[in-house]
Amino acid sequence: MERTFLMVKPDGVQRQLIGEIVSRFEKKGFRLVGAKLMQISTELAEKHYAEHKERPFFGDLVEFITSGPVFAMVWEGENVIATARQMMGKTNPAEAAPGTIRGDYGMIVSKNIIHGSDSEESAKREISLFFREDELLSYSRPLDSSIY
Ligand code: DGI
Repeated sequence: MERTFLMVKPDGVQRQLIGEIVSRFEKKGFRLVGAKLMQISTELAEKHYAEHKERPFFGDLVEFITSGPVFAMVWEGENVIATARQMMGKTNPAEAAPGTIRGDYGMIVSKNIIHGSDSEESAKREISLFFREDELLSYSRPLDSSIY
């Protein structure tokens, strides 16, 4: 089953949106296989956002993501990588559709509430950056037979 890495960013944690965000993915039918509240080190932030190293906003991005607790998660389900990106909405909340997380709760691009892997390759990379293998659980739920 496909897995993705999702993270409620410091602004989302401060705004008490963890429960709301977890609830959306649960109700969709995805399965939570790992989660933790954590403070990201500068070293981890720089690795996580390595693809943006040359961008002018890189310093602000690292400072922001390390500024307070984040809620890191791994979710599992069919097509979860692309579907989670759709549920998050466009990067800039001003352009994100209503009904998406960023469209409903975000205002500006630098405080866009949630991160989600954008490909199979980045999901693998990000999951292994944030979680040890023994922190991820495999289990089934009776309702899975009503979803699939
Ligand atoms: O995968 P996304 O989070 O949707 O977007 P991304 O990988 O292009 O960018 C990563 C994060 O960097 C994004 O969630 C918010 C921040 N960012 C992107 N573009 C800008 C930006 N931050 C600032 N300040 N200015 C930008 O133009």
